[in-house]
Amino acid sequence: MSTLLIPASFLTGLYVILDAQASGGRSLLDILREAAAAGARLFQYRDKTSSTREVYRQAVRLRQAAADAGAVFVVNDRCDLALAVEADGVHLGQQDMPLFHARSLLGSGKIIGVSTHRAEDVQAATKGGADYLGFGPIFPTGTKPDHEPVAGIESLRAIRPLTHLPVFAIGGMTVGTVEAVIRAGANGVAVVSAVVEAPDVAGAVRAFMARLA
Ligand code: 3NM
Repeated sequence: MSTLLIPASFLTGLYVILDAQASGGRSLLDILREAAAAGARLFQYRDKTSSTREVYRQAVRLRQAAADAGAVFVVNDRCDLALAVEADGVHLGQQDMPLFHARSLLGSGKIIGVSTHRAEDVQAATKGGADYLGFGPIFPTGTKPDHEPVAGIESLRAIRPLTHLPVFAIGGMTVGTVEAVIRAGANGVAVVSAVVEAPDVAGAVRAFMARLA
């Protein structure tokens, strides 16, 4: 059981994933600042390919910018990086460090999110003391080439009663699909391309937030 330092109200709504490989060379720092100015309050930094030193440097900058904006900042995969930059938490995939061990490293005040793809993942992460879940991919996505089979909206509906945790629908999410996933029980949507690749980041964030309100 965690006793979060971050108010639970942050773990809902729009979750912007700043994916270094999806940004097409655009500055993640600029994207974070624009998105935060438009109202986004929850960010994850994801970089699957850069060197540890590069990822560390970027994380320091993003962490600071998120703090300046009053936003929550979570690091993907790596507890060491989350601790090093004093992130608000870490997001774990099914192939990352086990949840119990991440919790013992990070302590009860940090956010730990877990990617889930099926009912068993949802049950295990809930029992294991996660703070929120990603569930997907709801729709096909080009952002994660090695993604699990598409789960679909009906799977989201089916896992909803299995957890009391906030659930973010992820995978191919657009402004147009927000309503359907919220109706199926999601507490929010986690997006990469719909924000990071948007020609107008602030406009995309506002459009999502209007649908999520
Ligand atoms: N995780 P986009 S799908 C990072 O199913 C990630 O766990 C997924 O990117 C999962 O919003 C995904 O561009 C990619 O579709 C989401």
